[in-house]
Amino acid sequence: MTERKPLPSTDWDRLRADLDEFGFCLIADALDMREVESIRARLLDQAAGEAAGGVAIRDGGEIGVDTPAPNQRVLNLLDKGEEFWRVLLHPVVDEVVCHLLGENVISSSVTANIANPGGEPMPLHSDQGYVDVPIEDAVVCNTMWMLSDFTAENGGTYLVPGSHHRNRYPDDPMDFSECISLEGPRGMACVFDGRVWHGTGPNRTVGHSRVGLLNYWCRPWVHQQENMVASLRPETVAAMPERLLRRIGFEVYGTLGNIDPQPNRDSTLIDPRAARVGRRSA
Ligand SMILES: O=C(O)CCC(=O)C(=O)O
Repeated sequence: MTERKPLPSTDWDRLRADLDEFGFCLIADALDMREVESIRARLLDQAAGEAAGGVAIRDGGEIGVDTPAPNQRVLNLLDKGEEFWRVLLHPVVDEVVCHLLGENVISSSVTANIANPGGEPMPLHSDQGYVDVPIEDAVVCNTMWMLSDFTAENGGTYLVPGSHHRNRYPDDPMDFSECISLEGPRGMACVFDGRVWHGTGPNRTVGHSRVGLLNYWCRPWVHQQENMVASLRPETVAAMPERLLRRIGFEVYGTLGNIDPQPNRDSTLIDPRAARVGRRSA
């Protein structure tokens, strides 16, 4: 296990430098306790509802008939509470995420991973596994918002510092010998480069879930992980501020992302409710 790793900071220059050097950086006190509690409460309520309704998405171990895999993912969070909107407008986006991916970066997905006791380590991977090798540039990155304390024991994310500069994917996804664990108090956030090798750590505790909110970001010409235009309910979209809509891809970028009719000459924001050009329906 290597010892060299970034320290939590609130200094944007330090954070950008850590991201460039190590492939990740740690934002101290990114959320205050009130924000953590409100986001966490909505998330855990949603997760419990999905489990009770038999639609929970699980991973992190063997899936048996009577024993579901321990970890739980919750997807499409922008449609599941305004609590999740705020993090997409947090200063970390302009200061750190845009530093890596450019100012037109868009949200690729907003999901959660609750790593529960018994969860096994996730195979190491890069978050841009669809890019051909040699991998020369970051096209995506992730922000992990810690909604509980993260420790090496409770599933703190495994990260291989500096692996974003190796220009390839892990040779053995189950070789964790170079990993450090993402550790820190609730309210901290970690931005990690899409090329960096990482995965959910094992949760060896009894009764301590690790609760993480993941904002996956992409350059504006990459297909989003969640198809926001299709996955969000019209009433959710109607309630969103324009700045948020632009950050989730409701915007024409260059010649990409158009609808017909195109937005007004003076705007690049698309209106998914606009009447379409075409054959009149019967
Ligand atoms: O939950 C984590 O710690 C990391 C999750 C992850 O690597 C992924 O979803 O690709």
